[in-house]
This record gives sequence, structure tokens and C-alpha cells, in this order.
Amino acid sequence: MISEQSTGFPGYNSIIERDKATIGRLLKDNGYSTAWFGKDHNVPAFQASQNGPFDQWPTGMGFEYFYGFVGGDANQWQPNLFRNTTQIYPFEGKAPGSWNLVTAMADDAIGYMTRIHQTNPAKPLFIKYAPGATHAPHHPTKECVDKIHEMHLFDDGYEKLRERIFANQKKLGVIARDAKLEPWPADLITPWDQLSPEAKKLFIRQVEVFAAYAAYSDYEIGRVIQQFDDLGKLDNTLVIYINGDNGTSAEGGPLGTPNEVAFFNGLNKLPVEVQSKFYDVWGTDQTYNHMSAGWSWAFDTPFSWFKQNASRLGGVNQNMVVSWPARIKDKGGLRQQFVHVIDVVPTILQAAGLRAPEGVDGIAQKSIEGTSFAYTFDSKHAKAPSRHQTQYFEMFSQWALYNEGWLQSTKVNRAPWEAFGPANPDPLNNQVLELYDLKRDFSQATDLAAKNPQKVKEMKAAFIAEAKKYQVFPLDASVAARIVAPRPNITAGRNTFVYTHPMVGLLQGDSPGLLNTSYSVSAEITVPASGAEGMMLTSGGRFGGYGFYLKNSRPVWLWNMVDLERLKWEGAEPLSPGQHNVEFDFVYQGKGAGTLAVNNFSGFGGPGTGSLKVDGKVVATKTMPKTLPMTLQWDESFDIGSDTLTGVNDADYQPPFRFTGTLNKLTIKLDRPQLSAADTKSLEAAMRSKAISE
Ligand SMILES: [Ca+2]
Repeated sequence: MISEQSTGFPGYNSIIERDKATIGRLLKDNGYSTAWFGKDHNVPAFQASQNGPFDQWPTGMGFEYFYGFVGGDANQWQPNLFRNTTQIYPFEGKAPGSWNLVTAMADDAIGYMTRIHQTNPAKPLFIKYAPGATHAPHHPTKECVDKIHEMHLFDDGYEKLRERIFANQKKLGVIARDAKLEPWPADLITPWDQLSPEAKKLFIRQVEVFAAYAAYSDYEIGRVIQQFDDLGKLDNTLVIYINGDNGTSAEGGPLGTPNEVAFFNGLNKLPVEVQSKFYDVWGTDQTYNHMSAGWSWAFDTPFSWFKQNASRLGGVNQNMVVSWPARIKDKGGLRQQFVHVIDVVPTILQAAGLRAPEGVDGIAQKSIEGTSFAYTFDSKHAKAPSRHQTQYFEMFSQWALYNEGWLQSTKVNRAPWEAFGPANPDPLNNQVLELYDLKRDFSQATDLAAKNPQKVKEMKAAFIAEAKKYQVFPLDASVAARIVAPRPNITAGRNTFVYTHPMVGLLQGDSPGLLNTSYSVSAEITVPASGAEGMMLTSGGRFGGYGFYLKNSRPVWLWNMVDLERLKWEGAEPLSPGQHNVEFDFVYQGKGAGTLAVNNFSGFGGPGTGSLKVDGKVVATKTMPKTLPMTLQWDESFDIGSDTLTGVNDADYQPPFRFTGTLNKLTIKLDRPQLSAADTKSLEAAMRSKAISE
């Protein structure tokens, strides 16, 4: 379970316990060099800072080397990039568009494997390679975008694309000959021919950038595999290529977005005319972009629904390609056995001739729950029955149970972009249950529940048994509420933060949060005779955040409202040389995050008034009609004395924008709203009346 959706319950708390050693650890203990490249969404957000501990980082879990980003996604042009546990900035000072993580991580992996090979050719090697692609933001090179654009693959829209993919899948024989395609979900996604010409033009641009991103990433993975070949290692290398960890994402909403940070602050339907301003820069470092969910639906053909829909094959079914020239002779062969991602580790162990250990570091290990799929490698077993017979699925309390060809699924009751509504209070029972026979119904198109009530009952009981066994309970259907739910955090219980030295790279989960609260930020500085400029404090970046800086010796506080609007408080006069106190005070007028305790968002994103003061005198005052409710740009850090990665206001400065005065002391004070007893009473009453009316 990822940290941003973790709960306090075992199995869902985002912590990998020491009784479940990773495949990296198991292989390292058996003489392998082990490395992890790319995405690491397994570090709990509250352990992602330099404060550690680092036992949930790749290098703390048996991977000897890590080069990648920590978190769910990253700006590929300016990522929050780590080598092992140290943040690095190899792109700093490079021209925009000339450095990209997709290429850089391939280069780094090639360098690593070559180094290991040349140092000790006999040593076996294991690499986990997880590019940010094709998760948002879609950041391919211009060259790839131009190439895809010239192909005109998407000009006739998403329904036609879906039909073409479906026909092609049948021709290739990768789906069943009698697979069915469900009708287009016109109530959810506007049919192509009803879109305005402007919307069509924008959507085509969105998907061309996405396709270019997929092609770009695919090419770079090819370079890594080519290097294995060039080192003479490919013949006896098992390559497991899984093209994603879920179905295509609809987290851009029906219209797509130039900025996913806006999406996660509740702006999930940005009008086409607003988005079109980003048309020319779509996919460059000026966007944190995602595409219209119409394309996502098409890319999940022949299935329906998206990432996050755990009860639909469009959410969970992925292609996998396995290669091992020395062992697998059925080159190009096709397998359709049911296989789950938890089968990968047992398959690797079997391929390596290893057994899972009973203990690691003296800690008894839990049994590994997957089933090796090595039995499918030989062509004589091409049609063998699947050995993985039962599997549960669950996400945000949409759940499913697979059992020997049958699939029980909860009917989808929420599109992924509808994240802010009330949560299903009884997600085990308050569901419409569907039943599919996947042996005859490849694409989960025909619901047999009404004809088989007994089977539905049995499958539900089986789901409950699996859910008990694998720590799925208690089910929790909340989505947005879970993002902002309180978690362990090194700032918990602290209201005053003092900094006397420059410091960069503190990730969001461990930094003081200024959302939904009153706060003051006070900087004691010395301005030299020649004047000063630069960043005193910033968090977030180009796609959402704040900055407190001097520009031509004039103090500025700036709120970047997800790149759609910038609110600026600025002193009219430059600061004179010498000592000054520059302060920003913000009085928040909402009830604050406490309303979440009664499952209510009314305390979030409220208005407030900010005052910029110099030596105690107010120099600028402005009221914000609303504030960011949920999150700053998550892949940017909290920096003091300079600004890493992107800046919050390109019009004023370029990072790193080091502070050229002396920052003697910076103090942040939080004054979080407290709910009165009367507030709590009225919120609870509102919740009860809502529950009754539902
Ligand atoms: Ca920044």
C-alpha cells in the first residue's frame, strides 16, 4: 500500500515488515549484485527525508544500489532524484529539454551493469527497472513527439482507436477470438463526434505526447537490454517485462490536464480553453500533464474501466513478456494462464535455483504467497491449467475475487476522478456484485450474477476468507480523505520550526505544512551594501507551491495556485543595507483539517488574509478567496536559502536563486484551527442527516 493511501492497519500501513525480505535481499544473500532503478513508491512519506530511517529505502532492503525517485511520480525533466539515499541534481544548469530521466536512468543502469561485469564477470546480477513512464507527467523528448505526430495515429478519435486496437488484438491472436467489446461509455466520456474542434485538437495533442512517452521509454529499455547482450549476458538472463502496474490511468479526468497537481487539488475538469494555453508546450518542462480518460479507456481495450478500478480487468490486467533464450525455446509463444504480479518473486527464485529462506537476520520469514509461473515456459505446457487458482483484488473498496476462471466483481460505483465524494460506509456489503466466467468471457463483458445467485454467495464468502487471511480488512472506501489523513510525521505535534542554516531537499511528507491553517514565517536577515536577492523559503514548484524571496532587494511572498494563478505580496521599497525582519502572516478563515475526523472536507481550502511585513510594518495585504486544499507539488522539496528543481515563479527568477544576503534565522509558526465543541456537534449532525437521506 502506497504511503499516501496508507491507513493504520497491518497490511495497509505502507511498511514492509522484516518478516518479508525483498527479492533484492534474497538474491544479494545468494551472491547476486542487486540494483533498483527508477520509481520507488515504497518509502513511507514520513521516512523519506534525510532524517531517515533508511530501512524502507532500496538500500535498506537488500538493493546494493539505487538510482531513481522516491514517490508516486516525478517530473522527468527535473526529478527528485536520488543515488542511494543522497539527492542529486545532474540536470542543474542544463538547457530545458536537454536532459530527461528516461534516458539518464538507462545510462546509469548501463554504467552500473558494465561496472559490475568488468569488475567481476562471474557475479550474477539482478536489476529492478521501473521507469516513471508512462505514469503522468508525460515527458518525452520533442524528437519522439514529432515522430508520433507525423504518424497521425489518433486523428479519428478514441472510439475508432479502440476498434482498431481490438481488431489488431484479434488478428495477432493475443485475445480470444470471441472476445466482446462493450459499448462506449457515453454517459462517462463524451463521444468523439460530439467534441468541439478545439477539444479534438487538444485531446490529439495529449495522446500524441502520451504515445511518444511510451515509445521513448520503450526505446530506452531496449538500450538497457542491448547492453546485457553486448556484455554477453543476455542468453542466460531472465527478463520479465510487465508493461505497467495497473490499467491505463484516468487520473487526468475526462478532459485531461496540463497539471496533475491541479487535479489532486480537486480541479478535475479544467476547461479546454484553459488547457489550450499549454498546447505548444504540452509534454515539456512547462507541464505536469495527463490525457483525457477517453484515451485511457481505449488503451485498456478489450477491457473496460481504468487504473484504480480493482474489480475490472481494465484496472488490473496487464501484458507480460518473458525472455530467457538459454531456457525458453518457444520464442514468440503465447500463454494465457492466470498469473498475478506476486508470482514474479517465486518465479525468479525457481529460475535461480533458490529456496526462500526460513529466516533473515534471525527473523522468521512469512511464506511467499505467489506461485511460480516457470511451468509455462515449455511449449508442451502452453495450455496447462493455471496453478495460481485464487486471487483477491482490492482498491478503495472496489474489490474482486478470481477463482479458477470465475471472477466476482463489485460494480464500479466511482470514476477515478470522482475522488472527493462521500465514501461508501459499508463497502463489503453495500455493493452490487457481478459474476463473470472468464473461461468463456475473455473481456469480462457478460454479467452472470442474476443467473447464479448461489455462486455469487460462495464467491463472496471466499473473498471474505481471503481478505481475512491477507490483512485486507477493515475495508476503507475513502479516496481524497486518505490523502490528507494524519500519519506519522516528524512535524507532528510541533508548531514552531526554526532554521539558522541553508538546507534543501526536505520532502513534503516530513516538512511543516502550511495548508488549511494560519501561519507566520519570519526571516531575520542581513542585507549587504550592494543589496540582496534570492530564495529564503520555498516549497513545491512550478506546478503548485509558495516562495518567500527577495527580488532586487524587495521582499516577495508568492502563492503559486497550481500554475493557473499567482498571488503575490511585494514590498514597494527595496530593503536598505543592514539587518531586517521580513515576515509573512496568514490568517486562515476555515475550520481546518479537523473536519476530516467527521469525514467532512468543509474545513479545507478556505479563504484567508496574508500580510507582508518589514520590521513590523505591513507593506502588502491581500485576501485569498480560496487556498490549496490538498497538496503542493509532491515531487518538489522544502528548501531554505535556495530553490531546487523548478521555481514557483518563472517570471521572477530561475533556480537555484541562492540567497545573497545572510539568513540569520527563519522561524515558521503554525496556528492550526481547532474545532469547538459546537462545531463538532453541528458537523456530526450534518453527517447523520446525510446518512439518513442516503
Ligand atoms: Ca522548487
